[in-house]
Amino acid sequence: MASLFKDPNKLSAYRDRKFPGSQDEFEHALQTSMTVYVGNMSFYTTEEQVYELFTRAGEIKKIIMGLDKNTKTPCGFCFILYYSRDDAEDSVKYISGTILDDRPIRVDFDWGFQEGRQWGRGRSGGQVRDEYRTDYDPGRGGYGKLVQKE
Ligand code: GTA
Repeated sequence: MASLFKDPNKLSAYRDRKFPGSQDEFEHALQTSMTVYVGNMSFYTTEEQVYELFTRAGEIKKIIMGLDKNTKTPCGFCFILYYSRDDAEDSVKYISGTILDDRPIRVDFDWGFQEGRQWGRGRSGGQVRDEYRTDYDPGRGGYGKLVQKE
């Protein structure tokens, strides 16, 4: 059966503005990478829980927890490096949308981990999207950071 993931435009809606290359290079990286990004995680989910769930798609080489750059504590995302492309595809296909710590997580193809990418890029230290959020989300620090400042 043809892979569901042949069209690079359908691989990910996310474009990393810090990717150091062209759009073609970005798409090629997404098509070949064995790394996935996991978003919408609770701040309280541990690396052990991530391991237990994601090892179902294949053997894991490394997990890198996303951290708040000020507090150095988990801020709701991580990267998972697999040994094979098929396993990374399976984790996007079968684990994305499943529930971890009562939350539907999102698994996305990633262009590849580099040192520095584990830190939240928001001005407050966490993820950018947590600055703009206006809902109350107890698993992600309550209200969004901009609302908290009002
Ligand atoms: N593969 O979906 C993803 C993904 N996300 C969301 C983050 N990362 C991802 N990787 C993949 N797929 O290494 C990675 C990043 C980085 C790490 C932390 O996680 O590559 P971050 O979440 O703190 O920051 O990253 P990121 O990804 O740069 O932020 P985002 O959400 O794309 O926002 C980019 C720009 O859009 C910002 O300039 C911001 O001002 C603006 N923006 C974002 N959300 C809003 C909003 N709701 N309203 C207005 N502007 C907004």
